[in-house]
Amino acid sequence: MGDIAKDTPLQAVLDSGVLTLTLNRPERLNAMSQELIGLMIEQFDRSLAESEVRTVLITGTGRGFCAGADLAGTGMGNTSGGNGKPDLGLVIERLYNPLIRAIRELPKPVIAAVNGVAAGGGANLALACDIVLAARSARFDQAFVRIALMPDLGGTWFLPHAVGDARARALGMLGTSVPAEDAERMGMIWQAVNDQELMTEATALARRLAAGPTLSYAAIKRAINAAATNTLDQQLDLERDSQRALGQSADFKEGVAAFLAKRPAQFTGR
Ligand code: T3D
Repeated sequence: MGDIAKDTPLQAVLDSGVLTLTLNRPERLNAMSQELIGLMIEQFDRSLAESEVRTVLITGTGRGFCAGADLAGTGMGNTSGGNGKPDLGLVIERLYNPLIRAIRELPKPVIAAVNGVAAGGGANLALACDIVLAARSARFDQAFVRIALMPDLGGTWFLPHAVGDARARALGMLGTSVPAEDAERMGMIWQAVNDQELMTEATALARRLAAGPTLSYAAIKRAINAAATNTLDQQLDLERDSQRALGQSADFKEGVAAFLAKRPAQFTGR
């Protein structure tokens, strides 16, 4: 599949190994319609299949990153539960959960460049990514409770792991808006950067990862994902097995050769 045209809810551009996905519904702060989520899943399928994609970068157009589910259009409002009431679980099962799983399981780095408010599912979409950069003016809102819902898209898992139990409970129940710098301080995200530098920094980071040892990143991601439920013994075994596989990669051979020759390594992701 090629790049997506500019007037769709999701722009996709592949350049220098970086697939940049730009949420493109600025009039609704990039709230997620079902079409938008479907397009994102297609791009994650593509990222899995194509070796040319070595890093994915997600950002948004306009003043928002993503305001979560589209409360007005083709989002949750149109989902009938068959009893005259909405069945929110259906769209979660069909779209949101596959999207979050695709991000977490992709054996390549996924970066979020949070350009503005990230609310509800938009906040948790960002937290699902491996590395989150945010503009200083951005904020993270667990807005769900304001409409009598609970955090989803993995929020009840990401938050306690990132910021601890006490903060996760308070953020979920109070729906407090967390400015980017506070999010960095509490370990919710990697870094808050100056607004005008966000895309330069995020693109540089994405290109660095795209030129790096992709199999190492995949192994790190898999091991850290597994650490949430593994015992130390299981984790030590996983590290042994993953390191064994990495030791047979072309990039390991190149990394050691480059170190000994005192030159920069040229990794190919193999
Ligand atoms: O089945 C399922 O779908 C379950 C899944 C649930 C996942 C979820 O994400 S639930 C949570 C949904 N999101 C929210 O509750 C957040 C709603 N938005 C807001 O609270 C505020 O917009 C913000 C705090 C994000 C930003 O506030 P502000 O004052 O900067 O902007 P605004 O004026 O509220 O929004 C600008 C426009 O975007 C406005 O449209 P208008 O009046 O200019 O025509 C607003 O209606 C629209 N907009 C913002 N968020 C959404 C939205 N339209 C549709 N859906 C939205 N989520």
